[in-house]
Amino acid sequence: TERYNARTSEPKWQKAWDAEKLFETKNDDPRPKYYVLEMFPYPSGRIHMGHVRNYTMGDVVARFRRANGCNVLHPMGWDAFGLPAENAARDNKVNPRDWTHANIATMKGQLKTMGLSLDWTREIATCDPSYYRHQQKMFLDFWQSGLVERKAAKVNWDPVDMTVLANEQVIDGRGWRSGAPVEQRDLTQWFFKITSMSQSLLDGLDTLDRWPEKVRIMQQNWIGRSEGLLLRWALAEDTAPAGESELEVYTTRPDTIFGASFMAVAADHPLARKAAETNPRLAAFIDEVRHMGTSVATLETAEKRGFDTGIRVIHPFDKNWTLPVYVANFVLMDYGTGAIFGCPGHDQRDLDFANKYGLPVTPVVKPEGVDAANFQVTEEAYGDDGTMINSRFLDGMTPDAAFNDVATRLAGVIIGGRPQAERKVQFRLRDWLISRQRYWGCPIPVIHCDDCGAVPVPNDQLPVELPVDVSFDKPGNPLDHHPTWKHTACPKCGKPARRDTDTMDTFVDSSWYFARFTDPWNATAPTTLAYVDGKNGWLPVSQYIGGVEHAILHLLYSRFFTRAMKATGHVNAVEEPFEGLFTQGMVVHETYKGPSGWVTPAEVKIEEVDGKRKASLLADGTPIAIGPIEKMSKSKKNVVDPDDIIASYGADTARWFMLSDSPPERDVIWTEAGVEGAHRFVQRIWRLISEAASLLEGVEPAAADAGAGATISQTAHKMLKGVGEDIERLHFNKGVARIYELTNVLSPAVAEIGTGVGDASHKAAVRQALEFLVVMIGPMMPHLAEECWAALGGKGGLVAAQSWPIFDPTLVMDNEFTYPVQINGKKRGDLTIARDADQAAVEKAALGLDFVQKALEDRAPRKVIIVPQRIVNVVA
Ligand code: ANZ
Ligand code: ZN
Repeated sequence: TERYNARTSEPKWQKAWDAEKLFETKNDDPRPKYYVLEMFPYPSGRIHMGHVRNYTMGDVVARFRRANGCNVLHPMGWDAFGLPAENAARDNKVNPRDWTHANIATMKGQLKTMGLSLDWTREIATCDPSYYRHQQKMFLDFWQSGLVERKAAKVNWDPVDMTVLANEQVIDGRGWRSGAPVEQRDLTQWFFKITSMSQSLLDGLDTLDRWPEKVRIMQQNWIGRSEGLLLRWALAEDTAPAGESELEVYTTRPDTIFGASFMAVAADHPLARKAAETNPRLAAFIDEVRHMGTSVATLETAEKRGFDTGIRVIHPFDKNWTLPVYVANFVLMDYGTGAIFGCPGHDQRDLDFANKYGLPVTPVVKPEGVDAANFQVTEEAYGDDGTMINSRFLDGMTPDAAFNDVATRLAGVIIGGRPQAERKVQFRLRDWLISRQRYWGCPIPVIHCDDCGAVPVPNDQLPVELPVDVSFDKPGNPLDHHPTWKHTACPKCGKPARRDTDTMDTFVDSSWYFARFTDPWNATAPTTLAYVDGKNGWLPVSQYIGGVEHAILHLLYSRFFTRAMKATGHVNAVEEPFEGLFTQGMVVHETYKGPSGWVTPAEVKIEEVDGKRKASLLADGTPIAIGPIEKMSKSKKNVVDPDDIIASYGADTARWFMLSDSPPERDVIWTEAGVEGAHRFVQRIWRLISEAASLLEGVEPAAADAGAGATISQTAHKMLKGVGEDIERLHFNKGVARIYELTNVLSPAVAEIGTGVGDASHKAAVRQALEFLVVMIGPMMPHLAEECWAALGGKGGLVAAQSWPIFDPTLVMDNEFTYPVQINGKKRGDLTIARDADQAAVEKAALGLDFVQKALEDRAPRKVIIVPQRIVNVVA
């Protein structure tokens, strides 16, 4: 037989699927709906192996569910706004739109060669006005519903690039691109009030039982709920700045109140500012802390530093006990009240601080089994549970009881007309700042008027479109220095007014695209209520697949957005957009380093020398060092281009290798040997099928229940059941292993038939098993499956349109059973016997076992207890 030629075969079948519109999904189709979605790509230029892995997995699910009778939605689009387009515009003088659309065209072509069963009629690009006009509408609806707020925020300002930077873009206090020292600026910005849904976002996590545990925990920590007390400390009058009388702190450990040794406030705390008015050295310290940047990471790693303000507070339970108030660099202004009481015995940061400034350290909770007198804290704070000590009336209590006791007592004390303590639930989650001083994003549809303030752009003026004629010659935001774009009339009073020149964070674009896919043709509204969710709707997405790097932001924002869409009537009832979530591992590869830096796998020749792998440069034999296996990245040059693989081996080989080598949640190591192996298997299947096709022409497939064919039928039905379950559980590599197993059984069977062995029932069984095999490889290697199906006669047209066969339950049962055999209640061995063996037969076989006879020492047993299909117990 001829070798299977992927290069001619793959485009042929892709055309055949297209011609039959097999993957175009109708919203009104009555079959049960199944929505499978992979995280849509950013059109950076070309697809990479990570995409190949992600989309292959999604495609297996889509094709499998389709074969199982579902109306499957499997769409694709482009997360098309973002900074790289602007950088390209600046560096290469291309328009961001042209750059983006060119990349989309390239990548779409690449995706098509992969043979994905996508409904391209629903394609969307977030940079198209036909998409972002609806986003602008929703922004305005959210605003009207109180879910949007404009407020001043401290931002990292890069004075050279003239833009706001995210915390992650500030490195050692400098802008990541410009290297200029970053300034803290107060800017008025737009926020989505995600914190108004903190509790709901937290509670919802409990319902997501088809999400990875680790992602739920990450979101939980990010939302960061804690239960504590707002606790007000009176200032010692003789030390208080004019007009100040108390300091309010937030604490989750009021039980440790007798271990308090100092107070600390953030540099931006009003009390710090007040104290600095009369203390220039303090003012200088505050300035220095401010310049450090506000990123949580910096604060956590930086050395703890403070400055004693000279102010003292009075302990709530002892009016003769006063404590100093410091300004400290580890206290954040935007959490709690921006002030803490420090308890060095039980908080590491407080301990570091106390040790540095010579403040007292009094442990107030001791571990079980340790003497209070002997318990000391010096270098390591004690954070665990235990018993209260050194705490007067709290001594002997658990910390929980002490918490409640302190809370109750101080709730009853009135200072300044209010209770001294109040229980408070606090979330770490911050509101979502969406303003970006960028061009290539969705314009914020707001007009600023000197008289009317911020005015929404009227519906009939949407979309606010980005101007095309922009220049990137100047630093800063091109929208802002465009000669005409921002000048407009106030929709309310008609006077000259300015457009908002900020655009939305690109995470907004990806927070609702999954909803848009359900009816991308709706020109007048973001969604169509009949299709988006509910009885005939698509949401929630049945299976979402993507990288774990989106565990927090994208997935949390989407959950918020869905709730906000519900509040504004853009979905009916759904709150959780993704019912099932799967996060796949990365594609990794060896690295290679030559004398002048990293080199690509394509430039390297690998040989075995004395049992060791040695690398050299293909071109001239220069020795190359083999480096560690790492995520494929341009910087390490360990990238394999999917185009090259598809051109030399075909898409099916790439798909098969991606699925076969490791569990999908783990990293997969891309190796040439692995790809070769996958390719050999493609050829092997093809040889098997083409050989069988002529041998079994005219044979009707049927299961055999006796004779040589019976084993074949049992294996085939077992594998059919197993592979289906594997795909349902996304255990693709296990499914692959079963397909190998079935092939190993079928190869000799077909060879035997070739030598003339086997009766009609045997042939029918082999034929059926082969058909199963072809249908089963369909989701994974769809082109090869079509070629094989056609070779076998092409019954019912394309294999992509076939139903998943139904396994026969009687054939998948194991017909043997292994009993654990106990002697006097202790397991001593096993007995494997026909499943339908009766009690007498089991007893006889058990008593005949060597180890049983030895134990009985030739005497008759007192009793033999047999629990069918469970256990045998011999009582001696
Ligand atoms: C006294 C105390 C004693 C604390 C102790 C901890 C341990 P979570 O659980 O994350 O909510 N804290 C409060 N506001 C802060 C701020 N703006 N910046 C830095 N730290 C702040 O953490 C709550 C705890 O973090 C609070 O409880 C407070 O320190 C500190 F043995 O109060 B604790
Ligand atoms: Zn006006």
